[in-house]
Amino acid sequence: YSLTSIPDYYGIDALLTEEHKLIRQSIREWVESFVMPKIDQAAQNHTDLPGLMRELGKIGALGPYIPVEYGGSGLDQISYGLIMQELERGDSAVRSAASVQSSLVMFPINEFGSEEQKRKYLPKLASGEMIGSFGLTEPNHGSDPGSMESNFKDMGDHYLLNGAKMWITNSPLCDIAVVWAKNEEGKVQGLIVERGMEGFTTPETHNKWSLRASKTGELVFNNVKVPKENLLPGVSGLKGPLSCLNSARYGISWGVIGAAIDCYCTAVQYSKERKQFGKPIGSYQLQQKKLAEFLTEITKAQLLCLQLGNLKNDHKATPAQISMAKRNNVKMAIDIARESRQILGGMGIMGEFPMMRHAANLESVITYEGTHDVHLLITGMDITGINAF
Ligand code: TGC
Ligand code: FAD
Repeated sequence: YSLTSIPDYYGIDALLTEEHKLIRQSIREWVESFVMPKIDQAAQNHTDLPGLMRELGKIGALGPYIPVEYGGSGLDQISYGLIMQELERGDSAVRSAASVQSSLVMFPINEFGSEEQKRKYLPKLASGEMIGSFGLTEPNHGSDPGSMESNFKDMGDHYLLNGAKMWITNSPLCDIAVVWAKNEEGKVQGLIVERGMEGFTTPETHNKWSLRASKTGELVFNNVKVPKENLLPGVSGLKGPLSCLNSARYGISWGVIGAAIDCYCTAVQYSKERKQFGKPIGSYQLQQKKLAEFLTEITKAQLLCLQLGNLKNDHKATPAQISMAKRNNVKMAIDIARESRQILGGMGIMGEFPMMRHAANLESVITYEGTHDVHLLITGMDITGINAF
């Protein structure tokens, strides 16, 4: 499909600045040239895109809202959202790489790190020279990270870290990991663990049917000596990791619109070209109903994200508002991926078309960063004031 057919049904572009549109265009073109030609093979072969993080660094997709003095681009939250949307039109694995690096590694170092930590890590993370991962989930504690078992003890001149994290994006590739663990008082704190520290290993998780172009693995800590200067000094308690999730979930709300757009545009084009019973399948009401509903849902998701971005720019977006957008938009995208696959009939199962890949990827996206049901419970708690977890 032509890039000019990407929908803006409600003229939302009029609400964007020229800078927003330029950023979107440049990422869109990069996705066309770097991601689209290789992504099917990478996903089929379960390999990542070589050199992805450095490429993301070159196009300014890592830490776009991190201040310029630390290597970021100092952009606003709408720019961040648009970048995520364009990356995920390519593949959720590409957006995931940028999400983790930006919102889960650079964000906590920028928000809660010491001046030395910011200077040491942020510029290299922004350029993609260094790859970061984020360890919150554990084998026995996913939706309930507050019950985590990973812990560290103060040994005088260093901390001793023990425990294990599971389902960690980019763990097999990471140079550093921002790890959340409990101190001796049971308070959650963040530590920057570096590859090469004795007792730290990152085994890969094989055989995924989803996010196959992204590496996932464990972070295992067996009496790891972590220097004291690697503790994030600025936060203690679960609100540390959860505030990183606010940023990442916001980016995902935008990102999945890109996956939905890729499926929608592919389906529109196919429905006009493919003929059955002597007419294009797009001339039949049943197929038009699907397309009309896709466009309606994409447009609603775009409006939700734009206003959420405005709130975020004003530091007014609440965690519950972000949960609503993450939950709504991921479901919107996975439904469009599945339904649009049907419009292509048998062709829809092939790697030449993106639907199966997006649908499979979105099974991870609807689970990570808080499951679909967990986000519903967050909304329920916001409405009633009653915690139903
Ligand atoms: P609760 O008692 O409600 O809260 C504990 C403390 O945290 C504060 N808080 C938040 N702060 C900032 N942002 C938020 N969204 C916050 N939500 C809560 C809260 O105010 C409290 O602070 P304080 O000072 O009173 O102590 O916590 P809970 O234990 O009942 O759990 C709440 C729950 C279920 C909402 C939360 O734990 C949750 O969101 N669970 C889902 C876990 C999750 O999302 N994991 C994601 C792992 S990372 C990942 O998936 C990366 S994938 C990346 C990729 O590849 O793209
Ligand atoms: P569980 O918490 O065991 O949930 C299982 C089911 O029970 C879900 O349907 C859930 O909604 C439901 N459930 C749980 N509690 C309740 C309740 N109180 N009421 C009703 N239903 C409930 N984590 C990281 O820390 N860093 C990463 O980089 C990262 N990357 C990931 C990459 C991938 C590809 C995947 C799949 C996951 C990743 N995760 C990461 C982990 C992810 O955040 C967790 O999988 C997710 O939070 C859910 O945890 P869980 O898998 O343990 O499921």
